Amino acid sequence: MAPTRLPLSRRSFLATLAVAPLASAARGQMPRRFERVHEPQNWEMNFSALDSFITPTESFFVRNHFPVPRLDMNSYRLRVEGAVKRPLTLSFAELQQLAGEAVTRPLTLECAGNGRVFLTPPVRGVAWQSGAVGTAEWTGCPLSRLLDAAGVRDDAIEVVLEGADSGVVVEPPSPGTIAFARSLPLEKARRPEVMLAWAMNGQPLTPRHGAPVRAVVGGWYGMASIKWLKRILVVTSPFHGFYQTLDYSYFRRVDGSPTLTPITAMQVKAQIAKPAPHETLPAGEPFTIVGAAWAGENSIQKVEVSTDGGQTWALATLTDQQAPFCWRLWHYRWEAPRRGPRRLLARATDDQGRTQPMERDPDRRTYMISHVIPVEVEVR
Ligand SMILES: Nc1nc2c(c(=O)[nH]1)N[C@H]1C(S)=C(S)[C@@H](COP(=O)(O)O)O[C@H]1N2
Ligand SMILES: [Mo]
Repeated sequence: MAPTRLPLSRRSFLATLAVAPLASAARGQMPRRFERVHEPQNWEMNFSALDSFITPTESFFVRNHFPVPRLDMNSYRLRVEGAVKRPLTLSFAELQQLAGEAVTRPLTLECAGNGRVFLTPPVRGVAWQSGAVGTAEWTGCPLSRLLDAAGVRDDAIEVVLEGADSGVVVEPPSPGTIAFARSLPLEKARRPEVMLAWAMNGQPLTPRHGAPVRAVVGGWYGMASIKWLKRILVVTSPFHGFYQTLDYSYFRRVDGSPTLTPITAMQVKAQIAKPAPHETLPAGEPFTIVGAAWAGENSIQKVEVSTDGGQTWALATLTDQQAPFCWRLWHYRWEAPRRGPRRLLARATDDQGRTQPMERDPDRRTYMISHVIPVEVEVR
């Protein structure tokens, strides 16, 4: 369980910019997280405090549908069953042994509802601002090692991951008590960015982030990264569970006809961290606008910034720290902000040439909020 190596980087992102840290960030008084729902725990990062590629665990958002299950390490068992040749029931120690050499890699998670509070008219669901996103270093093993150990049958098509948490959902109503569960196509499940993790940022997983073992699905929205993992069920027909049909689904157009489809990969998106919304900035003094951008299974090619409400755009500088399936931090030097209300925008483009949209797509229901959202500030 000992952390195998130091986190990739805790070095301050602002320090790499050769500018003094912003006064507000230097004060160290900023809250790390904001509570959005008290119970079950739903907390978001204070995104305007973003100052590092790796998000410290104390700042990392928490998204729970049910109360945190407290799992006893000694009695914990992970089952691998269904369409496999050798079903497994593993204790934590057996899992680690079977996993072989541990892997440590950073991966970004964004909740599919991140930014929901900016939708107009207001919609149901946790009222996230911009902080339901973060990047942590995860230690564990690729899920494929367990699938190989169990021997996936040739007729298998998906892998259902099930958590140990459960409850009754009121809206939309669930069929009584259900567990949090979701499936991955076998092809994705076998990819190296799909991990079983038991450590986060060099420390054993905390109960609220899924102890003792969780999945982390690189490139996909957070709902795929099942916490408190208790069962891996290999199936031979598509899984239509609650959390990929009634919840966490969107309307995909199939020959023009809207078809409910499970949410999967994160969409290309940039967010402004500094200045914070409604911050007051001094006129005539250069200000470094900073933020993060990510593109799910793709990588960020460029980020553009507008300081005039979208009339003109200029390239932001991408910082050098990068890893597959991770966000990229960026900054832009606003030379001489002029007095008055100002509307700042950032938009990202991925390596496939896809730029995030300016308008909200209603087919996405209350998820995948990736259109450009302005940050209004006052220059005095
Ligand atoms: N078992 C279980 N896994 C879960 C959830 C949950 O409620 N129960 N929430 C999911 C959602 S919607 C997100 S965005 C991520 C959040 O992971 P975090 O709380 O570690 O940030 O966990 C996912 N895994
Ligand atoms: Mo989520």
